[in-house]
Amino acid sequence: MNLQLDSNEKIVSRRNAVLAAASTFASGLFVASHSNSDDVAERGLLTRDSGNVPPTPFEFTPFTRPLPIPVVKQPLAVGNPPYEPGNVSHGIAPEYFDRSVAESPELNWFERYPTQYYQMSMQHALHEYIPGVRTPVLTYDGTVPGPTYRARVGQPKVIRVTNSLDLEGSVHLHGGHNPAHSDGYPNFYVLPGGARDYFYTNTVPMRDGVADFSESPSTMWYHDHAMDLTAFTCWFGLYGFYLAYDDLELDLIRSNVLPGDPFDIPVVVQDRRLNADGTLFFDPLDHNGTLGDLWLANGETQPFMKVQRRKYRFRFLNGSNARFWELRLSNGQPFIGLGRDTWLFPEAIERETLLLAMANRADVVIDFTDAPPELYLENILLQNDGRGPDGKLDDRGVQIPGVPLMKFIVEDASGPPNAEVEVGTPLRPHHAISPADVVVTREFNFMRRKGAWQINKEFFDPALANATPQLGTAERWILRNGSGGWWHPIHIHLESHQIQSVDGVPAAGVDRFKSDTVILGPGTEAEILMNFRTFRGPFVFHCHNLEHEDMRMMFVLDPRVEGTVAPQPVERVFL
Ligand SMILES: [Cu+2]
Repeated sequence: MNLQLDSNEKIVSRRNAVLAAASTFASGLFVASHSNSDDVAERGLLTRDSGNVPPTPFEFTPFTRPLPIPVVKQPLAVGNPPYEPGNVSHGIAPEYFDRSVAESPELNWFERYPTQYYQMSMQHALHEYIPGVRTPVLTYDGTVPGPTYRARVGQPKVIRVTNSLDLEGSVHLHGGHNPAHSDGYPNFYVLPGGARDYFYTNTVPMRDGVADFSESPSTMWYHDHAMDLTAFTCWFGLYGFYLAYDDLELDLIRSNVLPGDPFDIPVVVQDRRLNADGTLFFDPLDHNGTLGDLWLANGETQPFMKVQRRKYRFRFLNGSNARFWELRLSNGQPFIGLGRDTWLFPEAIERETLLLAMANRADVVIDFTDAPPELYLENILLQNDGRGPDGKLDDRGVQIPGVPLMKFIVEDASGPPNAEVEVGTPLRPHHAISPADVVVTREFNFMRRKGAWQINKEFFDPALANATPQLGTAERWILRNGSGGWWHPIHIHLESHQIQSVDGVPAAGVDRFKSDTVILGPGTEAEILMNFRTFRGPFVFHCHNLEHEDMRMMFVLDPRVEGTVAPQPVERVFL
């Protein structure tokens, strides 16, 4: 254990690890290739904000390949058999054996909904970001994105993750409320050649002794969270969707209020950049944030999607390392907002644009009923480096076209009856956290120091619990961005947070409800409220610019039965 290393040594070790991992791609294990497909120079649609880095040198015709939909992962077995660890080196969460901590007694979920068992592999693969260019990637189950999990709230899953890569992994279910053992703590590893069993209870926290369905999850995603390597492993492909449905949401779908299959579509938007040999560009010495010049939807560069004249549900996820997106439809039509991050809104809300910091989700409906035959999902944010957005395309007072990310081709085919959701449709009740319930206020200052990224003048240390709230209480956290010009989206594991104010202005619009990743713009101070429930730590909170996270802008959140105000050592009950 590297408890004695000083911060500079830690950072050097991260660099070495990333470089060693990257070298496996250059070792001849994979050779990227580019077939002589007909290159067409229609790439003027893309921005080329490449700074000092050469742009992706391949030409292609956008909107000629369909949007891929990740496969839905199927369980290997369903039931409540005794746990069989086999050769799983890191076993399973203690909560698997004592489920009372996560189950409302009157629901008896674990009897009604037997556990689903899965196996998923971390493995090498080749992926075509550009037609004919085979690019080595890291994957879950061989695809980018990985498979989509669908969960029923109340029905647990055990996912055995095996690792055939030559670097450590740690799977984080982003936006989930799950045991610490299964939360992707940065050094709770799936070791190379080993395996780890992730236990997802898929429950909701308790409120006054009963299950609080205002906390039911909808749109989550999983991704690698290994210490110092997250920017590299996510950039190379280790992520996928995890969608959950409770009775309320299933009723909305069954009663045709919300679109269900096949009109409920997860879409991860990302940027990537390729080298001349077809490999992914990645500079492990870039601490500021990796940007790309290819616009991806579900791993495909600028795809199209054929849609019917009806409503579709899209779960947009910003899966980029460092790029912010603000999405809009090219015909000026607004979205019907259903939710943000993991959770549904109390009612459907009209949204002109969707601002997505890294890891944010926007759960929306697009109504194509009266749409033109062709329209685009486009990005209007300018961004030239990892610092953050540099403005919007139409900031000059002139409406100019956004940069198209995806094309919709509207067909007249008839399908099932249209979904009834419209602005104002009731969705999920919301229980606000009262400031009167707060027992502790903590302050965290996010800053650039010593050539890297810190919180309260400290680098991440996995052995130090920086915040140890008492389970069953509420806290106020003040998140302050002191670094000149830099944007930091702050993600807090385990619990939703409620944004009270930003720079003293009370939260408005979609900020009024639940988030798991709050945007700290330059010089910004956010006040958020959180409950701490169900699971003891350790968890983490961090900047979701992945290069900032790896360069140690991360702290340990360790809820305990007995909370403390001062930092404490991490209780390593299990790894
Ligand atoms: Cu940051």
